[in-house]
Amino acid sequence: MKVNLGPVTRLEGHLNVHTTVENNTIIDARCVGEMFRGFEVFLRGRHPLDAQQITQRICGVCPYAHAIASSYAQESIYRPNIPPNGRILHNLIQGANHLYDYLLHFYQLAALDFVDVTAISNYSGTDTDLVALKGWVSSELSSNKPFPAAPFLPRLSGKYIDDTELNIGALKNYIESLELQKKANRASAIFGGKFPHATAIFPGGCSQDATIDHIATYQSLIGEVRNFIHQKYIPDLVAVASAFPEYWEIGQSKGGFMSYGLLPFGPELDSARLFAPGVLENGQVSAVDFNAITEDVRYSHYSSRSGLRVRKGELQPAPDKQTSYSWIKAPRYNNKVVEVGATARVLVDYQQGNNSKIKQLVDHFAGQVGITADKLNSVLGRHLCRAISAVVIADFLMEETERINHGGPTMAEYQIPSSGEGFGATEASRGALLHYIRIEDHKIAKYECVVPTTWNCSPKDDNDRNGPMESALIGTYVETPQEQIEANRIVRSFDPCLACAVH
Ligand code: NFE
Repeated sequence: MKVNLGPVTRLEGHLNVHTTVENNTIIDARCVGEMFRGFEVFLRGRHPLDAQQITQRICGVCPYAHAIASSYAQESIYRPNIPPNGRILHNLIQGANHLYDYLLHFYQLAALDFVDVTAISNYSGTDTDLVALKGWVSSELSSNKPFPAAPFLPRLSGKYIDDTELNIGALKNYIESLELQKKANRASAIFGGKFPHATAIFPGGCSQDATIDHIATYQSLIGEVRNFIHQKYIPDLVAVASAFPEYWEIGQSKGGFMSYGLLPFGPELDSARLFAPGVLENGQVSAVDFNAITEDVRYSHYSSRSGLRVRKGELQPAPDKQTSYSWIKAPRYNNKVVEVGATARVLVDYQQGNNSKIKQLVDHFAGQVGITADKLNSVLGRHLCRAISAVVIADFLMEETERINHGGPTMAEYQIPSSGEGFGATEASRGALLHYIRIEDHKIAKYECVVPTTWNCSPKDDNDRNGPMESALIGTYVETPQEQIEANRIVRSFDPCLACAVH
């Protein structure tokens, strides 16, 4: 039986998943990116300093990661002498964006896969937000709308949390988290200029000043977000994990993991990072080599050559191609499938023993829920690794503000050469993000982005190997094949962003 899960809701962009189910088991899954965008095409011929501005428009969720990757790529050509403040402000903007993104993903996108919203009908308290939510859900349910109370309802069939108090508590935090997301975004905008698309991020630093009042406001906002992470997000996540322990075993991708590392400790491009970079395969971590990345297009709607390295990338749309099923390309590392994202970020660092806090948190939570680190390759593992990332990043951001030289320079001065090429890599919330720029005659001659969701939602490659999410779906038992709540939970655990994936 063939079932299309699309449009898959509570994620960013247009994703379909074509599944084939036999005996209640998914035997084939195809991730389908349903649109073409073409940023790499219209960047050509532009001024190089347009790149960190234009590439932010790839996405309204992770814009700063694109600005940062673009800035790193350009810095590798311009070689500016960056003042320490410049890199710190980059970090403060990007880090706050991660915090916003994790709260958004857990509460608004993923938690509704587990939390029973209908529990609100039993609410008898006086909290104004919950009273309003109860009224809205009941009026929607008594309406004639085809999808009442969307995106809360209708629900896919399956088991949800059955503890009324837990459900109502999570719904309260769902609402409260919106305020905290706003605070994280305000914190980014103090130095970035605005949210979502920062005007102040440049190669070589940030055009905003690092004044005492900016820093104090930032600290106060991130402090509140940090408290929410510890007091609400972590307990809610642990509650979900305790109610659904089977999801430590569901949704394993069948390949390696890759992280580019996140948040450098110093202004130099090769500075050590809070999360260390690396490629993890069979328990071994090796250094990332950008020349080992290729993109296959056999099953993508492009007639350009398949298997090209990033700096040779081509983009020739072919909507009528017969063999293809997605607008997403299929990136591979050394011709192998790798998952990127929070699990990759945490496991790659953990395996190297880089950041003692990451090790401590992994061991602590693994002990608390009774798993080993290899179970982080799962639905719950991805959620837990996002929460671990949130704790580590929030602490780092508070420390980073103490390292600012108040009123000191935040931007380097530099000349842009007429030609050159460079890579810039960082971790967006959803994982490894690579930008490549080639400048000729003072203009962008080539621009390539290899984006987290392009890796995770990739279609099959030239060797017929499924992408990470496809591989995580295949073999999954589904109680109700027409609806597949299990598959939906797997998909959302990757936090796909299709706008980014097809860029
Ligand atoms: Ni549009 Fe993005 C992140 C990037 S995902 S959200 O995180 O880069 O592919």
